[in-house]
Amino acid sequence: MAINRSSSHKTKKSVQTAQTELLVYLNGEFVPKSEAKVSVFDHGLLYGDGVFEGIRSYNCLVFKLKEHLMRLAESAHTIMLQLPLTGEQLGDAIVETLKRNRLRDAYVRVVVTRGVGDLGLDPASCKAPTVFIITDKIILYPESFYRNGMDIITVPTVRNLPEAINPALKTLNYLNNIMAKIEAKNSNYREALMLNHQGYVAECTGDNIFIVKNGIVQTPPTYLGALRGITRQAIMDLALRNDIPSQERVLTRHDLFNADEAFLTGTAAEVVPVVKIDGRKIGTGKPGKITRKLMSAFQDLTRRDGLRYTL
Ligand code: PXG
Repeated sequence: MAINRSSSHKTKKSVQTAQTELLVYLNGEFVPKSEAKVSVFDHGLLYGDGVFEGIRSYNCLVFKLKEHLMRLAESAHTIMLQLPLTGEQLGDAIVETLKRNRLRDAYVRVVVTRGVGDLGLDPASCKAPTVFIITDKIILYPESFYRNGMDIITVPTVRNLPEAINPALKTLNYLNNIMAKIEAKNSNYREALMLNHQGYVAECTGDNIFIVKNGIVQTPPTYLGALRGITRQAIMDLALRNDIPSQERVLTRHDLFNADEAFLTGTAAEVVPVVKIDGRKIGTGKPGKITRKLMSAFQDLTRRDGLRYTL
């Protein structure tokens, strides 16, 4: 292709770039992705001092927005970070970011950091939190995972102690999960099963875990070291609505190995069947009947439930 170096061509190209480049909400402004930058003195970067949420929109419906904003507010409250925007303002900013990027189906990352401060741990030096919202196309697990199920592995890194960094908080301190992810990937697995310090099943690096045994859907209580997943709760609600008994139960690897079915839940993964754990086949080794029923019920829910926006 001939390169036209005339200034008029350059102008046209830069306009095109501006139109196609993703816009990021950053402290009240919408800036192109390439200009969306935060300071090296931001405590979110220096210390992982901040909170975040991962949200999805499906065909112009933001799924469980209220629940995600509530969890963000609770995480912020516990770390004594005052959110500079109300839930309503944050919701409006999320919707506006989705609209400006003309995204029907998207992944939304909302991040609030402690903000710019001195080189010291004390958050008092941070004058104002940094808020940014990234909306982007969602990267999905391969289709085959949903059709045939996943194979996961337990890793040596145990989940954070609730008395240290409570896994119930969705903070920017994700090194615990990242270490587990690295260990899984080192063994050629995509997802890691994490136990707590007592050896009980906690969760995976970015997903909650469920089993089905004798027709009962079971998941570890969050006090054992798991995030109170929004998808996890949606699945418990759907189980109830579909007359499938469900319970929170302390689970060991032995319980998992001998389950009839297993699956993971998360905003990114949705509901994904697990058919092998640490080399042990789960049930028949194929996605189970109740898992498939819940997968389909969840898909229906995401199609009809949520905050609607128009492009
Ligand atoms: N446990 C952990 C540790 C998580 O980070 C979940 C469970 C599932 O929670 P929700 O509310 O999403 O059902 C999460 C959520 C990513 C990614 O980029 C991770 C999450 C969400 C979205 C994207 O890997 N984690």
